[in-house]
Amino acid sequence: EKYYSVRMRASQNGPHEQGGKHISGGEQISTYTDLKSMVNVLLEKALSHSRGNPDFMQIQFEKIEEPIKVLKPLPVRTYEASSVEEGQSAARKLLEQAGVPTESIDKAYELITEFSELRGAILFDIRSGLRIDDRNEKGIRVSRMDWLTANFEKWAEHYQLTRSQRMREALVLAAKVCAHPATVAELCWSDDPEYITGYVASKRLGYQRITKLKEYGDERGCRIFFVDGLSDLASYIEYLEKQPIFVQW
Ligand code: PML
Repeated sequence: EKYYSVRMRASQNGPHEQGGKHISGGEQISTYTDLKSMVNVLLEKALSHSRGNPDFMQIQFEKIEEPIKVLKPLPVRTYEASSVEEGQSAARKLLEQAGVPTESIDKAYELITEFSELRGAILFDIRSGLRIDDRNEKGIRVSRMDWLTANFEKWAEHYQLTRSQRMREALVLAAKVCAHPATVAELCWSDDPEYITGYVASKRLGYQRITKLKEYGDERGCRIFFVDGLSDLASYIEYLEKQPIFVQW
């Protein structure tokens, strides 16, 4: 069967690269028959976003030529934080447990506000304590990945987790990112002002949700990939952007 990568990005005040505000993005893999409904899902996602109404949107699809790699979902745990401080301190502890040195975590946190307007993720080297991607205000967009609905729903039912589209997308991204041997951990929270749960993920720790990583109303998001022993930056980025992945339970 042939598969297609379907991507969407939406912004306000023009395209993001021309200074527009990032509103929403989305990644799906679709069969030819499902393209119409997939495009519609992405359209709906962008048009009903609490970051605002977009005035620029791109939806594109493209046939996937490479074989699609299958990955297992990461195990999920949820930590109930009663305040942002508590949530953030839990996040730092988890990053340490994943193998990120404390000084590196501190350095990353110093940069978080600076990068909160990015559309994509940043790569952070845990040894040098420096951002190492060259994508400036764009960041890196992890693409070409999905989790078929029926399989996701079975999984969510089994683990008694909410079947949210948002969590599915985050789980898929985390599974892809953490499957690469150079990834030590991922730290993420949403730029959606109405969504305050985020996570720390790593191959060893799994997907560790933390229910409060910022205050409601805050539009500053975060997505950092902590990497170590990265010998070839270009091929790492190529993996994130191009390697097709299906998550399957
Ligand atoms: C996003 O908005 O895309 C990031 C959401 C991360 C947390 C999802 C969850 O596990 O609830």
